[in-house]
Amino acid sequence: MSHRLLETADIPGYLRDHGHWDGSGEVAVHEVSDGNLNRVFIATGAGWSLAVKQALPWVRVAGPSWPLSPARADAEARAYRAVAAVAPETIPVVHGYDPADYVLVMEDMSDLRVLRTVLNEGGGYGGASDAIGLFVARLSFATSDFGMTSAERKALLAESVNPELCKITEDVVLSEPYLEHEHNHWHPDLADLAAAYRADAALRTEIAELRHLFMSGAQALLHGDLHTGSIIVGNRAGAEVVRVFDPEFSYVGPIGFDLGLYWGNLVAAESRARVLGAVGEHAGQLARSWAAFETEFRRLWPQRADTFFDDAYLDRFLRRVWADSLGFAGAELIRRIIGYAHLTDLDSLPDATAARHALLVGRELVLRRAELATPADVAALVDDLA
Ligand code: SR1
Ligand code: MG
Ligand code: MG
Ligand code: MG
Repeated sequence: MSHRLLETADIPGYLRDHGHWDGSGEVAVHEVSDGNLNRVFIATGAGWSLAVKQALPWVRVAGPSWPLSPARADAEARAYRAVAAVAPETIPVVHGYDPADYVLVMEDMSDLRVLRTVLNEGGGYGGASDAIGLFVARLSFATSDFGMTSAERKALLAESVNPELCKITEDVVLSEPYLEHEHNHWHPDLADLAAAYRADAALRTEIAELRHLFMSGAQALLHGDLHTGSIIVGNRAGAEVVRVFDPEFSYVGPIGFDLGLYWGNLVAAESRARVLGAVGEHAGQLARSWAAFETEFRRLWPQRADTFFDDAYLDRFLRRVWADSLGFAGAELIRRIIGYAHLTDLDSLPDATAARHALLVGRELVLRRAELATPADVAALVDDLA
């Protein structure tokens, strides 16, 4: 059954009927839809404001020709609930979820700024990488076999499926860029690398392994799309604020997928900064986010539900998460340059110099993820390919 699609004029009545507004005073509403999939409105009254996000039955940027179940909003609401239990300060306040119309009513964050936009304008990360490391550690530990009993985990696995959005990632991130596909596009100066990557058997097999890990490596509940456009930053009352939003791709998958998406976007931002003549701080941010993740994961380890997992296994597990993260970072870079959904970081530049650098780094991260042992190794790779 189809749901009611909200337009700007519908928002005040929707908020009143669902108990978010008492109906008094004036309300101004404007649409701020920006992501690829959904519609978002900001409603402002006297002394209050709210964000209203609705999932459409299709991909917003493609239109009805690309249908997509609005049940992705269920996955988003579920992810927010899971994070709220362990790291509430890292997400927006959710005032309500309406599963009949796939609507989330949330804190208005329009006083804050999307991290990608800040970086594109030459701004810095502040404490974003520390917050991301903490976010991934808290969410992943709590929803892994370390943070839950075996029975709780089976229930989580059963309720956290998100098949259509997983399939998008399996396609647009983890296969299409290596095939002839109508979704793919690239800067004309990158046609050589796009063709070379399609013909690269070693790269294809490594991507197949990452794709299989994404499909079968049910380690913990993920955000599922943790790029720099899913992070919002700023200051409130003199204190720094970092919030993660848009977890509609959330499902139970490999922890390295979340860290890897963030890292791929750090490298893209670094490639951009270099061609603009700035010495990027981005490589240092990879180290910072990993340190925050590892520190928090190790802090939580004594609380694990199953002590058969010993300390030596923790070391082995974290090494694997590190290498997986590098692989997914590489895949993220490649798909953002020769696949369907590109990055303003690179597309807004006058030529493809930065994109070429990021594309080359992406391939090396995928192929050499097992031998790149430290953040310094990654920083050296980024330098060597510049
Ligand atoms: C059709 S969706 C393409 C991309 O947009 C989302 O933000 C995800 O990154 C997805 O891969
Ligand atoms: Mg949604
Ligand atoms: Mg209703
Ligand atoms: Mg998004």
